[in-house]
Amino acid sequence: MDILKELENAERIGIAGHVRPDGDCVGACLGLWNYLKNACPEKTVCVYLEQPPQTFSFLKGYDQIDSTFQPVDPFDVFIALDSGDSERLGGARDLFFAAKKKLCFDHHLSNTGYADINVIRSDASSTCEVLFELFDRKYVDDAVAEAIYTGIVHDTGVFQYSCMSRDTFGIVGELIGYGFDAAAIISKTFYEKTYVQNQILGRALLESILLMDGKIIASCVDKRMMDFYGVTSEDLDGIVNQLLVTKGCEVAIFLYQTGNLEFKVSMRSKGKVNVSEVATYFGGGGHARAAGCNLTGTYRDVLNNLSGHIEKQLL
Ligand SMILES: [Mn+2]
Repeated sequence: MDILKELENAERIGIAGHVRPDGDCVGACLGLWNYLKNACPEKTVCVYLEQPPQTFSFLKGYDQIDSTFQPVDPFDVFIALDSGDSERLGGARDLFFAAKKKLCFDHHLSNTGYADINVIRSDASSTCEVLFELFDRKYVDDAVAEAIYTGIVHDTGVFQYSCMSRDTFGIVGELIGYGFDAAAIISKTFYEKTYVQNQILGRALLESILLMDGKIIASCVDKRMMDFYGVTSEDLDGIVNQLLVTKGCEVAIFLYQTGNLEFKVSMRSKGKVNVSEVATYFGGGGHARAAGCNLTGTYRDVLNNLSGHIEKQLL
């Protein structure tokens, strides 16, 4: 797969990632945007994303991101990044399907292959890794490297998840040779929390419960709690990972309320349970160790449904 060859005849190129963009999504979109700026400055390249967290605003091109999704003339090529299905593209979905040629780069096991050309590598740590392996190093500069590095840091939980392969470490080694502050990216974008983010994390830990002899840990944050602390869904990122570090737990389930009897579910696994299977059964998706879905019902109903499926895998 030669990215630049696929774009040879294109004048206008669109790029988009998934709704509620995370580090890998933002890093992949801006890494590719900067790469194409270097490789083919004569082309028009537009990036579409829902407003990404402010913590990523140091990345070059952040201020170029279009979060309005206004209809425009069809793009010659549209590139979907880090999105397992076309619904995940949110506001950019129509722009994607209107394009003459559609490409997709992703690492989600559950990817449905919805583009004309799909590069899906579920063995890769991140979409950033998938892209970087295809980049011609001639056009990689500090800005490209910084964005790709940020994506890998986030999707590997700072190089610790099992998706970190020898290849990933090789890429990281190459990236830190460029000029950017690699340590600051980890502390500022991954570990740093606001005071209320820490408060809601503490609350979620306090109110967590154990199921199946402590093999499952679950917690839920409802609307009332979110209003009390004045937090948004973005402030809840990372809570599920903190639940999972609990000794003896195989799976962590974290829910937050999105509406009346509606919840967004995040699941993490230490390896024995494939949570992607569970999430996919309920209409969601993700990876073997990190997946999510949306469910309706009471907190108790949702937990019963999920734990039933997890239990089957643990027995
Ligand atoms: Mn990703």
